[in-house]
Amino acid sequence: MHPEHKKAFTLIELLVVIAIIAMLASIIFASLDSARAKARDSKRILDLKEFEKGLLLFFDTYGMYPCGDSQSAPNRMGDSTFSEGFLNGERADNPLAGCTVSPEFGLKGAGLYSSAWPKDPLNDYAQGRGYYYAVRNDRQVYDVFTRLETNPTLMKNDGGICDNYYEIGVGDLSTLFPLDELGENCEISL
Ligand SMILES: [Ca+2]
Repeated sequence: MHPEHKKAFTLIELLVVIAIIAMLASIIFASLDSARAKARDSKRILDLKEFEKGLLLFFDTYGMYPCGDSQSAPNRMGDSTFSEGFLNGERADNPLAGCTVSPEFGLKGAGLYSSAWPKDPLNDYAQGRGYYYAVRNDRQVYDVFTRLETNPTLMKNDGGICDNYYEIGVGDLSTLFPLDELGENCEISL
């Protein structure tokens, strides 16, 4: 009697198959990650454009932009989506003073923004993944900005002041962020 020949994978064949599967899986996961990051960036850009629309309408009505909710530097106020009510025009750090000049409300108070306050898809303070607003004290110059994950060219060529933020702003941003204040990485303090 001949011994029964069982067709089976050798260990080497199994290892090769496992390696190929692992490689394919990593390619698929990497492209999924990249697609997700692009989708998050698209949402960020759309959200900032919505803020821009509201801010321009606000300016048309009141001749100035809303307050930020903190005095983040002597020349400007700041706000971010890490505090409740982004662009709500309230000075949470000094509610008694509020805005020094009326109107003391923001986009929702003006009826210019009705949906829920959008947040950065990652909304991670430690990673700086949020939406930010800076407004000069006279409320004639503003910058609203966030970090993108996949589009450094857009962050660089948006007409803003920092290459590592996607920005939509109005006015001379160098008077909002004096250039000697911004470090090498253009870290904006808010
Ligand atoms: Ca920029």
